[in-house]
Amino acid sequence: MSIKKSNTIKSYEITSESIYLERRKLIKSMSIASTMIPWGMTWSQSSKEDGYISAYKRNSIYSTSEPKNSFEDITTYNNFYEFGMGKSDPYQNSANFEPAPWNVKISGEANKTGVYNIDDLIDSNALEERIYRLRCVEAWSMVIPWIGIPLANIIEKLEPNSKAKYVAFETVYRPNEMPGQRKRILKWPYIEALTMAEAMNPLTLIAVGLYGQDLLNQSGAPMRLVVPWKYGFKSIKSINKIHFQESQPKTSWNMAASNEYGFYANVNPEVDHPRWSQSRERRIGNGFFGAKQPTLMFNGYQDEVAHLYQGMNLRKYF
Ligand SMILES: Nc1nc2c(c(=O)[nH]1)N[C@H]1C(S)=C(S)[C@@H](COP(=O)(O)O)O[C@H]1N2
Ligand SMILES: [Mo]
Repeated sequence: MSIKKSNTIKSYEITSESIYLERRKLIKSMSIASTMIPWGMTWSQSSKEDGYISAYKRNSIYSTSEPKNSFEDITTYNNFYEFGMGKSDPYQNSANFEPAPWNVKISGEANKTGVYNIDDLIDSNALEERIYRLRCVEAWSMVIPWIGIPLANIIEKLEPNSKAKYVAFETVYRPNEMPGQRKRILKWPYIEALTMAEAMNPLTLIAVGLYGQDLLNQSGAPMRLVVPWKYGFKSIKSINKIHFQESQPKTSWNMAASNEYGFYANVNPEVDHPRWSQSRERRIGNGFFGAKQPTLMFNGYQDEVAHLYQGMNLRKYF
């Protein structure tokens, strides 16, 4: 999956000349002794935001107007245990991962099973931008401008049959490229799943990009799930298998600690994690650092998804 780069306007084409010159000055004034990488990163990463114009139409109904996290926050503070457990490990250890070419195996209760190239699975004309909150179970959150397509758009093409009650996802297993998979941090490959109703909900996204460009490896290249009303661990990265089934699938974090991580994992300020409160969260980012804010039911997406859980005991089905 490749985002059409030809439509993307480069930062220097739209940055006003004075700002451009100021940046040149900044670069020139940097000590010659400083290495290339630190200022190079500052340059490219700030330009990704300042010069950021998405070639994709923003879905205004499903996008929050809260301030977005910076490209740097979003791509250097990650959970992706395949590359290590530290927040900067995915950014530091994912350079050898090869997200192209990419095939996805579709199996189980559907008519159109088989192995698909990512470009045949994802209709690039249907890609759009959606700015979603992401709430990690660890009580931090971010606001991210995704480029993606509703998962429903993909599922419809695959024609699941009436036995398909759940959709299960798998992350690619490549211990040669993913150093975390060489350790027993979790049982590999990482697996996650949704009910069919959750998977078909219009909020549920398969993301292929953010800030108008292809996903970087640490963000789950080339395609990952984004389920904005659930804790971040449901949003499985680098998916290469999708399976339709009748019984409830196993999921990685539930297998690791079933008392801490349920199958549903809906964001819920009233149901605490056994080791900490879920009533508040810390928005990642310099401007907000340390500022805690209340966590909202279903991460604020209750109008869109509360009906999926009507009558369910959300303490029992956490
Ligand atoms: N394959 C895989 N997917 C994963 C994870 C992981 O460790 N491996 N971590 C999850 C967790 S706990 C969170 S909070 C989100 C973080 O997504 P982000 O790094 O894009 O913010 O990815 C989720 N998807
Ligand atoms: Mo998370």
